[in-house]
Amino acid sequence: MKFEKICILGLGYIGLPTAGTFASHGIRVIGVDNNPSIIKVLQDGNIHIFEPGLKDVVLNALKSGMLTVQGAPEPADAFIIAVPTPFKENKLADMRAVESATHSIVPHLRKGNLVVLESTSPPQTTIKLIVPILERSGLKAGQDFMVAYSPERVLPGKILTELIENARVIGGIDAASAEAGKELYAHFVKGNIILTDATTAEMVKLMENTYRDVNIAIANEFSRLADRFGIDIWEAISIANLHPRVKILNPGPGVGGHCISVDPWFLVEAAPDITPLIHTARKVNDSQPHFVVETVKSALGGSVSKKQIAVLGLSYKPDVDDIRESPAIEAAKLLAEAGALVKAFEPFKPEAKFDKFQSARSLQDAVKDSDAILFLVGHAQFKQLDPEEFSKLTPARIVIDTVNGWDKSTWRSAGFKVIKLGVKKA
Ligand code: SAJ
Repeated sequence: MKFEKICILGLGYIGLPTAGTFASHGIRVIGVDNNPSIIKVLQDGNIHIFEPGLKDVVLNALKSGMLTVQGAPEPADAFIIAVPTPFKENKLADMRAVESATHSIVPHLRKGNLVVLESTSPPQTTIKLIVPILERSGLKAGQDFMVAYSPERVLPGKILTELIENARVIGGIDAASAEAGKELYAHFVKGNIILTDATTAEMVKLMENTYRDVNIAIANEFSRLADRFGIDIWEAISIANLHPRVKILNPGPGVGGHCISVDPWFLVEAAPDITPLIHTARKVNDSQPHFVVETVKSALGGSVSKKQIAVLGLSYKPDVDDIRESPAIEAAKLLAEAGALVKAFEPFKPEAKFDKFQSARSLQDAVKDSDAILFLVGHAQFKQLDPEEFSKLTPARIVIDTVNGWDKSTWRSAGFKVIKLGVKKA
């Protein structure tokens, strides 16, 4: 099958890198987004998200003419849907963006086309939601056009490399659809391309992220146990991990982002009667910001009321600018609700504003009047801070490190009292 021109719907964290990568591998890409401000930013030669290397790839593709961006799809050989699937207040999957992107393809669908859903979705979305919408075109799936599900599995911060090098799963509604998907992605994927059916591919994606969520939940629960029993969780984990079959992940302020903190809910929603473990893990991770607040309270003698607390980091994980579902924001908010005067600095989004607490445009500004420093996101620039130099920026002499990012003895030598998450003694 020949893929000369494809349409990618959704130019976010996945759609945009995918569009740039296809375009730089010889396929003409129409990038579609229904948000006019994203189209304008791209047409003006900028990009709206931070991801290492992405700007160059996208701008080169735009300049070469292999990528064009617009508000609606047009006829093409293949359509890739890469729009967000967040959850609603009640934790049920919000499929509106997927539905509307699929609807927008219908008038342009032609015989021989391939449609691929990449968005993380509840099991059976491809066969039960996507196919019926596309068949409103009057064409028959599996006979006139092909449909596949191929989850993105790339790690924010390493998207461009992982897109090319990771193994890629392609689940077809039939064998021909899976094969067509393989031909399409083989334009740039160097990892193995594994073919299966659409629902298996959906489950693979959900299982991967759920597996990680459950494993982080146990690390977080261990941190609470360590705190209760007066040991150092970081030391305990490093020793336990010497066992050849044990690999405990890192505790921290919780699990955020638009993937791991969301996807397990799709399984809980799809089968609540048989997913108590997955559900509990979600609850454990979602409540970890409360444990952070308890740690801060005990570090400050029982109360945070009227205490000036400088928060370092608000993104959902180190060295990314994404603040969606961030547990750091939740912890900052809970501290403010407990009466603390919170000033937070997020170096990747210094201009972001928050309802419940103040944000600072610089590290200096965040820490200049603080009583305590709360280290919430292990950005490299925070980990590399020199405690001697840092002590000149702030009157605070107590730091609470939730990510094990600072060496206790160096910070102590610089005059700080160091409290770590999951460590009873300072
Ligand atoms: N986290 C911990 N402790 C750890 C590891 C992570 O608390 O030991 C936290 C992070 O700080 C963050 C959250 O978990 O808040 C998730 O971070 P992550 O780096 O584990 O994963 P994501 O959400 O950035 O990307 C995941 C990846 N999935 C897996 O590793 C199984 C990625 O491969 C997926 O493509 C991505 O979700 C996605 O888009 O679904």
